Amino acid sequence: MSAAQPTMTSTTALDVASIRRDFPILEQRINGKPLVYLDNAASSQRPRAVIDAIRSYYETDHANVHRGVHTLSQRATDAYEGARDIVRNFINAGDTREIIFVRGTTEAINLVAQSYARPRLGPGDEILISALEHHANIVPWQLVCEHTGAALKVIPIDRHGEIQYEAFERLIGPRTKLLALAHVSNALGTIVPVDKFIARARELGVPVLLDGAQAVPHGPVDVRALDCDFYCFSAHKMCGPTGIGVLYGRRELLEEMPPWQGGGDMILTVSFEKTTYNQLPWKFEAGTPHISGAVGLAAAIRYLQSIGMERIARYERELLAYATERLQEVPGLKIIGTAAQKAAVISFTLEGIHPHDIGTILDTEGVAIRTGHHCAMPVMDFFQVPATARASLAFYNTFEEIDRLIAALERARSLLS
Ligand code: 7TS
Repeated sequence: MSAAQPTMTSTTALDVASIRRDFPILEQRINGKPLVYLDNAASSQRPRAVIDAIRSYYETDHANVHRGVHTLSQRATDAYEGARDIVRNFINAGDTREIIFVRGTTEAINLVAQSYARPRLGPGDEILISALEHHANIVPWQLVCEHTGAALKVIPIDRHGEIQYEAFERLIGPRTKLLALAHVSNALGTIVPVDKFIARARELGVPVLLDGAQAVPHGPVDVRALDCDFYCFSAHKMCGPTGIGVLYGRRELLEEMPPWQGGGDMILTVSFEKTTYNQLPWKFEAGTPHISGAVGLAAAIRYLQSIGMERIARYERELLAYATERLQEVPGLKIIGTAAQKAAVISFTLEGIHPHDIGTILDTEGVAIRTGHHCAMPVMDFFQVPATARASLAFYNTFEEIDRLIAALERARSLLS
C-alpha cells in the first residue's frame, strides 16, 4: 500500500515552493528532467541570499582584515568579526573568543587532535570514538596515537546503527583522555543521544568533542546546553560556502592549547629570539582567513534562522517518515541504519544491483544521490556491504521529489535486476 503524502497543514506550513525559488541551482534540468537534489549530506545548495552576500562583499567591501586603517579593511574586518558573532549566537556559545574559523569539520578535528590531544597524550592514554564515525573523526586520532603511543578505542554499534551505551560504559575510564563522537551519523542518519554520553564523560572528567557536521544544518544546536568541550561543523553543509567551518571550544581549554599553525595574524610580536602569540580566537587563525567564506556563512545562518531551525527539523522529520515508508515498498530494498532517532539520511541497498549502478541510473532520471562508502568504511564493514546508495534530504526537498526517487528506483530495478 502506498503511503499518503502529508498535507500542507501537517507540514508545519513550511512554504517549500517559495523556499525553492531562493535556490537558483534547483531550477535546472539534468538529463532533460527537473533536478531532484538528494545529496545534501555531502554538500547542500546555496540560496540567493548567500550568493548575493558574497558578491556584494567582493563588489564593495573586500580588503585584508585586521591590518588596515583604511575604510575597506575596516569594513572587511567588521564583516569577518561580525560573522563570528553570528555564529556564536547561532550555537549559543558564551563568548566570540570560543569561535574559531577553520576550513571545515575536518580541519576543526585535526586542530583539536594536534593542539589539544597531542601534547597531553602518552602511552597508556586512550581516545574514545564510536564505530559510526566519518573518517574525519577517526584518522586525526590515529595520527595522534601514532605520534604519542596512545590507543584509539572504539565503541561498537548495534544492527540498527546505534552506539551501544553499555559498551561505552565499559570502555570509558581513567585512561580516557577524550571522547569524540558524531552528533549525527552521515552514513546511517543516527541521531546520537549525546546527552547521556556527555553526562557520563563529565562525571569522569573526560572532555568531549562532537562532530556536528550533520547536525547543525538540520536543527537547533546549543553548545552550552549540550555541555560539550568542542563542537565542529562545516558551512557548505548548511547552505554556506565551501572552505569554511567552525571549531567551537570551551574557552578554558582553548586558552591552554598552543597554536597549531604559525604565521601572520596569530602573533602579537615576532623576533628571532621569541615570538608571542595572539589572543583567542586569532591564536588559531594563521594567515589571511576565508573572509568571503565567513560573510557567506553569516548569510547562510541568517537565512536558516529566517525559516527557523525548529521548523526545519520538524519538516525534515516528516519528509524522512514519508521517504522511509515509500522506500520500504520497493522490492529488494534494504535500509541500512534504522536507529530510533534519525536525521533525514537514508542509506540503502537494492538486491542484485550495485549502488554505483543505482546512482548512475538515477542520474539519468535527474535524481542526485550519493553512492559509495560515504567516508565511513568501518560502517560498511560492520553492515557487510561494500557501499550503499544514500538519499540525504534538506528542507527544500519535497514529497513529490521522494516520489521521483521511488519512480527512478523502480526504473533501475526494471533495467538492472
Ligand atoms: N563529519 C561528518 C559527520 C561528515 O558527514 C563529514 C562530511 C565530515 C565530518 C567532513 O566534513 P568536511 O566539510 O570537513 O569535509 N561528510 C560527507 C558526506 O557524507 N559525503 O561527503 C562528505
